[in-house]
Amino acid sequence: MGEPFYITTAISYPNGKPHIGHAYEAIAADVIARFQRAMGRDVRFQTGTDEHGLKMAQKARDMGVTPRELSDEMSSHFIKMCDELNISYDVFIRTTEERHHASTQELWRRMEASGDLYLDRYEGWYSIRDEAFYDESELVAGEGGEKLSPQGTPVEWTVEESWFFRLSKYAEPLLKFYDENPTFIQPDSRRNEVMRFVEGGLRDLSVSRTSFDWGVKVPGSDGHVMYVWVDALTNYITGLGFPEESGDFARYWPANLHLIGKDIVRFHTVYWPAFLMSAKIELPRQVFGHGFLLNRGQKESKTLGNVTDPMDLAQRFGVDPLRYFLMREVAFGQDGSYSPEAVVTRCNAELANSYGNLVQRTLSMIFKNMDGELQKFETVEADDVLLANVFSACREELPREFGALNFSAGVEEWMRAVFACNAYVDEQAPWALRKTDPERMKAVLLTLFMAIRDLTIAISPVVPTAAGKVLDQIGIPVEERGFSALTDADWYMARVATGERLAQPVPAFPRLELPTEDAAA
Ligand code: ME8
Repeated sequence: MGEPFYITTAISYPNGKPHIGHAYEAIAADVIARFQRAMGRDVRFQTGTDEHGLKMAQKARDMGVTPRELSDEMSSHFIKMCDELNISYDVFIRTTEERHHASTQELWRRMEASGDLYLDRYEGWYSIRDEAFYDESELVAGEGGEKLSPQGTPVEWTVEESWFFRLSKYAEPLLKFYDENPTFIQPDSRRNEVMRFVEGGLRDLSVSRTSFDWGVKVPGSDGHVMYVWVDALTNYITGLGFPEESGDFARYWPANLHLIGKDIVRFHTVYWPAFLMSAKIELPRQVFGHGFLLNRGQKESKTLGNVTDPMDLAQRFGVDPLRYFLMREVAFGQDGSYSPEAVVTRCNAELANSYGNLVQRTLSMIFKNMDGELQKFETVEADDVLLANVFSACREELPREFGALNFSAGVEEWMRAVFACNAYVDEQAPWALRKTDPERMKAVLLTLFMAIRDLTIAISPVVPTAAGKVLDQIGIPVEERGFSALTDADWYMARVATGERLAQPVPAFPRLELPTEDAAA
């Protein structure tokens, strides 16, 4: 078994159906998980829903249902989204599960045993939308002069008896940790923001509430439920069986990567590591704060009426094209914009016309002109150069970029190799060679066949279904679809030796059409 690799997404608030940001994060995490598996790692991939807190309790009240009914109903939409988008998660955690309450209470007890929890009175500002406490100095003025959180959400003055966590004690240890682990917070711009924040000193954090009861009970303190972020962050260890420290926890903790959006970096890089230090548990290796997806450059909101259901996009364009677009179009870590036209333009140019067409043309010619028969053949220099280019794009450049979470750069390297193959087809014109030099025609088509196998393995993490279809059509066994298969020099002759012939190919990357209402808009 390969080395372990544990990746998590944020757990989403199921106070409504999933939006495009949720889909984006799940897809990015899935591409990483599939890539690491293809690189031979033993991947553990966790996602889920964050079901406690005031936001959930209030939403349920507004809808006239219980918080449990709301979270049961809505978390099912998140599970459905993951399944429909082909997200290969191992664990879908719900924070209302009994095991999660037990795990969070154990974390609490350990923080208490370290002397880091004390009872006091909280007086300050709280944003229900962000589920966050703010200092007066952090607030901004709204249009009517009202106080808003730095995220622009309403805040309310809160006075409550509360348990506090001695966050102030951890400012120095955290700064030391960031220094010693320069890639803990990524991208660098977010690391700088966090370091500036911590350098300014940390205040103790209110970690329990008494004004409602929809949460994990504080052990031994009647009437207190934990602040929702304490329980939310703990999901990452609950899913590994914590407090049981053998088994999955021993194997997969510390997490290699917490993938989250830029708005919740502080919770993951200040609060979470401080809780873990207090509980004497190892810290995760990396937190990556990705950017936000914008609809034609605008934030989606109910007032603007521009909220997109990601499942509609997946249905209109297909899951693989949506995944390809998001990974290709957006520089990972920065904000990105999408529109139906951009999805169609990008996918038609690259997936359908360049890559899909290369596959379809080549396999059709092998089927028609060679009865689908794969044979031994002699290459000339041009063929070797092409194969070397494809090999290095697939085996070196794309994995290097994907390993560093530069998906768009990795796919760009891959596209370069696809373009090189298309230029080769045009130069060699195998259709003309059919009459003049059939042996050369065979060599050209079989060189392309070899290139297609490598290109398809390399792009599989992004477009798993379509790539799987191509690999099925060209007879590559499932266990030979990892990146290590790319260095197997004998695969082609092994494939020839089976004597199986290629069947008539079925297109795996059809052209997309822009629905008429978008075309008119
Ligand atoms: O924050 N584009 O849940 P959430 C990209 N429950 N990503 C986006 C986005 C957008 N437009 N909008 C939101 C929570 N996200 C907490 C997390 S983790 C222990 C608890 C991202 O449902 C957001 O940054 O509001 C977060 O990573 C994820 O979607 C879930 O957001």
